[in-house]
Amino acid sequence: MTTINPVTDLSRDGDIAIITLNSPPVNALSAQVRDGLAEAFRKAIADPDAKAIVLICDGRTFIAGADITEFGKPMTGISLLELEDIIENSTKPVIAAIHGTALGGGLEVALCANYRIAVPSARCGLPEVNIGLLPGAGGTQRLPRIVGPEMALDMVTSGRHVPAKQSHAMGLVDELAPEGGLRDAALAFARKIVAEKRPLKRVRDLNDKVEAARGKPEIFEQFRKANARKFRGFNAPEMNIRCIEAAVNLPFEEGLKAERANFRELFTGTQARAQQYAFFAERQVTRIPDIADDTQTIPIAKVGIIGAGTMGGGIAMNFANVGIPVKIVEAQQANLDRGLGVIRKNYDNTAKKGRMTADDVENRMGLLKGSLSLEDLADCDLVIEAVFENMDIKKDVFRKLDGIVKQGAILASNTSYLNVDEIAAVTKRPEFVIGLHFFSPANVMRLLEIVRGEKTSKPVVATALQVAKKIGKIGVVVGVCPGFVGNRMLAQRQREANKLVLEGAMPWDVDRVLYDFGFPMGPFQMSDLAGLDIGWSKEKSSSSTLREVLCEMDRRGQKTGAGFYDYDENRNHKPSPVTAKIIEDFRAKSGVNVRKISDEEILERCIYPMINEGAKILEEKKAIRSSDIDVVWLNGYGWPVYRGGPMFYGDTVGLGEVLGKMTAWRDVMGDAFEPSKLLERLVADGKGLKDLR
Ligand code: 3H9
Repeated sequence: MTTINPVTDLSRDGDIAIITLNSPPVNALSAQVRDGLAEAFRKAIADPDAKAIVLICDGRTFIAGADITEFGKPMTGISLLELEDIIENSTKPVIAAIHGTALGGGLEVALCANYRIAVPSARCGLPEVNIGLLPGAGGTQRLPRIVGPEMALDMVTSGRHVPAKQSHAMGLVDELAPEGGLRDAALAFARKIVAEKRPLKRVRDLNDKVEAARGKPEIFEQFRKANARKFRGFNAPEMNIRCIEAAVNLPFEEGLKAERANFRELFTGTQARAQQYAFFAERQVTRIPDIADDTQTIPIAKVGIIGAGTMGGGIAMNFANVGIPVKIVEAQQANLDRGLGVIRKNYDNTAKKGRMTADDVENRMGLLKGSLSLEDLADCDLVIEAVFENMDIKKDVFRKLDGIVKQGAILASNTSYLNVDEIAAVTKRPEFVIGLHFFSPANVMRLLEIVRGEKTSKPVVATALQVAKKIGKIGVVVGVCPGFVGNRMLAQRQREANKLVLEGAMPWDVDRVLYDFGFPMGPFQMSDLAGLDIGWSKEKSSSSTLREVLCEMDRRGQKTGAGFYDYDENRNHKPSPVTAKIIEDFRAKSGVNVRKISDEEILERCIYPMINEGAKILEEKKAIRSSDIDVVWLNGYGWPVYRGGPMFYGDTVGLGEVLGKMTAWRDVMGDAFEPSKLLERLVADGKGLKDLR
């Protein structure tokens, strides 16, 4: 065996050369990997005793793509395209042996081999679109030559990882190897190719599938139309489509040039930077500076949930989905029955869509047991309270739970803004009390705010992070403050949205601006969807806010067919003259100077105070890092990923700009706009939020 460099080995088994890559964690194509592979291929090609070459990886996966950490740094070593030339022009058959994932540049390298063999658990994909890019090493030109333009369009714009069996069925993988037996199977396959004197098939030379689509622009137009909503705001999907179009309409070399040009355009843009930032932010979020990776966690085998409402039910589904038994406690049998009924309906709907079998539904329902007694939670390892958002009620529940649930178990509250320390203080085990703030619908939304109380122990925080991962959530550790990270910042946006309406903008103006910015909907549409009567009661209503007046008129949102907007029977919304009239009356009564408000002002007034609040959250150490705040907004509030998150956006527009506006507004409109000290310091030092470490 020859060691080519620290990550690449070259060996021979009889007349087959084997190049083995071992560059943890995911064999990404760093300069060292590219150089090692180039050297190994050159040697293997020159070796008179080698008749074929197998490329295989050690560790958990085949090559998972270009090394994203190198992006934006000066280029060193051989380029990926040069490496691919060496592989593709090999005078001996090259076989890529795939386990784990062959992604992005990894699949592009494999597409330069003559043949591909994979174990059944392997997956292939071109996920560049998810980091704002397109496959820039020939992927958009070679993939459609094997799988056809339609499938290629789907793969490059979704970034999905295609399982090996499907990859095999569509010719992307030539052979399937037994699980765990990749190396032997790859060697045997190589020998067969040599013995059968199979030709040096090159993907770039396959033209029938792309030629068949030539002169049919409707393939692309229909695809664009069908996916317009999904791609809204993103640059990368369209550029990926253009590259597949180029593969269909241009000779291979010309297509490569088009791919290169489009890649460069995306690569230097803000969207790609934002999406790559989000990729790393999501991976960094689980690292808690004072909690070691090997911190002992608490095994969670049984979960208890108090409350079978929308929230409790959704939370319960998360655990049943991963095989953890759940006891759900309600005060009334009727509420319990209703709650369990809703869960069953949700599962049945999933089954109807073919995403789950009838047996799966029964198995999951079998894991959910209803009860009317807190006593039944005694043996649970984790109890999550999801009752009405009222401090006295929560305290009462926790006092009782403390006396019932076994020692060593975690007591969690799903509160969205209450003081977790105050709740913990009524128990004799505050170190086992934590906030687990799920987002509605709790079985769908990926975000989980893990609220670390003053006394919450490290093992309890570590367990919460582990639980989040297990149930497919992104857990973000935050500190105790009203509304925590997400709702605290949302309150800023909500306040300004309401004020803007009094000053002259219409709710639909505010919604349009935020929708165009990239949110799935604006704040008023969101209120209509959630119901305007959350926290409202007829008895206490004082007609002093727009919202109260709308509720008093029974315009309580989508469910009553009217709220800020009017709705038709299909829940399509349109601006409401009734709401407009109420707004006019309010403006007249308040005596504000009504003026025309620009879209620019709407955006800045809604977003900059959020960034300012985020900076205050960091200042108060209620979030660990700036990127954690962005993870909250990307996963819980529909912040468009191509804008990175509010804090990333603050750096994009420049903190000086944000601070300048906050200061000017403070001088005119008062303390609500008081700039954060951190923001002032960063601006004075010429730094951005990204520079905080
Ligand atoms: C590309 O290929 C461009 C080309 O077309 C053209 C070029 C000219 N680079 O996710 P995990 C790290 S673009 C550097 O927790 P999993 C990751 O940060 C690339 N680092 O594990 C983490 O580090 P740490 C196209 C990378 O098992 C560790 O690996 N490829 C890269 O849940 C483990 O990651 C992609 O977009 C990378 N490419 O999932 C694939 N990938 O431990 C992106 C991962 O320090 N990667 N790391 O936090 C993935 O989708 C997942 O990581 C993967 C493993 C499925 C591979």
